[in-house]
Amino acid sequence: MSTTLIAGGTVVSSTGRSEADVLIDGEKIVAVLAPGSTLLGHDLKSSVDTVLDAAGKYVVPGGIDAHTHMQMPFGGTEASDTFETGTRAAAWGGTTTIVDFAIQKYGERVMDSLQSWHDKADGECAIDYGFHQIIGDVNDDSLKAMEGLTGEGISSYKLFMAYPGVFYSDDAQIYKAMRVGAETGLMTMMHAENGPAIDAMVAELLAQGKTDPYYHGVARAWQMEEEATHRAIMLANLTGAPLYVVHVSAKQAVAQLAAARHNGQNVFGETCPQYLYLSLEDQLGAPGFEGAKWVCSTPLRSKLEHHQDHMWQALRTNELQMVSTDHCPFCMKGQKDMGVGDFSKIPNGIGGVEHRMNLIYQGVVDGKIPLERWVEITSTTPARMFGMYGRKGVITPGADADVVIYNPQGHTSIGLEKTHHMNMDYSAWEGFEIDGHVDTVLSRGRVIVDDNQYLGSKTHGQYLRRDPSQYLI
Ligand code: DUC
Ligand code: ZN
Ligand code: ZN
Repeated sequence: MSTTLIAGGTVVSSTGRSEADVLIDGEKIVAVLAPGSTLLGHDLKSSVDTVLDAAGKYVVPGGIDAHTHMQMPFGGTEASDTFETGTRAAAWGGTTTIVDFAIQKYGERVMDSLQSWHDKADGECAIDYGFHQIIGDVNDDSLKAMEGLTGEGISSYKLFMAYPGVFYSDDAQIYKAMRVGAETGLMTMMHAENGPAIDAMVAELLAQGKTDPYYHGVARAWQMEEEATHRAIMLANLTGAPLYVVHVSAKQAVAQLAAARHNGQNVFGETCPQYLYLSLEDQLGAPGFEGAKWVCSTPLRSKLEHHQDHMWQALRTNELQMVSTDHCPFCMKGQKDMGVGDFSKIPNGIGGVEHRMNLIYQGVVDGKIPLERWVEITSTTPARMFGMYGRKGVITPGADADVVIYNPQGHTSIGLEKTHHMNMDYSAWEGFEIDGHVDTVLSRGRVIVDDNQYLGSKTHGQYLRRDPSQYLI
């Protein structure tokens, strides 16, 4: 097995930083040593197979994006990144693990849907991947199947309070599923928006001739997110189910989560880069049909109401625990343009798996979060939240050698003709400039990105069997 030494860098964890060398043997980290250490009896630099010079750079655990939708059938089309293109793009951006969603559709059996997601991903991924299970049809059969998920390495399932007629669960179904979640130790993940009320408002707006992408954001008002978040919290309280609310964008929803946490409830929340940087006015409200590029749900929120500042604040105060992307890309041509003249027909989703580590690092540069918190919310907490910590999310002996060498002196210009590897015909992040650069990425000891070159392969990524959330006792 080959040995690698990452030498002379600053190893950053969720709790601190130190100058250290990282020794890798095969797929695992085997030692974290003082720089130049001869503790192992010899000079490592001259005895290992490969030395990666990290002087002046940060050495951090590989990013974990716990919310992606590769090739997801949705909105009458399919998300444009396959497992191959999406995981390759993730690797480019320093993400070495994704957790994607297997989808049980209405009328389908849960284990059949899980098998079909394995079939899509197997042998196609540049990085390691796990699955959450979407339960799109809560019934006696699917409730029974939920009991078998942990045996499949799946410790979390997702319900939707939005999208009536597609993935929607009513309160009785949520109650029943949460009962199973509580009993089996599965984390309940929730898309918290009041779907029926949203659909009524969509119909009203369209009838008034308000068809532009901007009205997607109007229809999915923050009240719909706050109300659903509150309802999910109450149902979780009643059933004892641990709850994780996905893609939180409204400051009022954060307040609901914070109150529940203050109350001692096992409630968690993620936000996404789009809710930290983008807005209803600037992006969804772009001229003509341009706003379609940023149609996603939950929607971008008003900058006049300062939701974006609140999301950063919530990340600082741990009212929100982590950042995922909800990566669900669609091209403008042939996909988003299905909604010209009717915003409700625009497939919902934004691509971002490639840029999350950089975009959140920029928050460090801009003084929004400390460096260690960057590592925590993009890697360590996702690992703990979804039962991977120890193997992923940390640089320590015994962990998988998923490591990013990040250059704070480097620079990344994001854009279609600049840095962009996702399978999309536009970038939702066009023009963003990052004061840092992903120089080198290792996945289980193998260098997969180095010096602006992709060196990985689609057969490298392995399915990750996950344990229960490590935040639950
Ligand atoms: N929201 C999106 O924007 N896309 C995928 C599904 C979702 O809930
Ligand atoms: Zn969702
Ligand atoms: Zn999603």
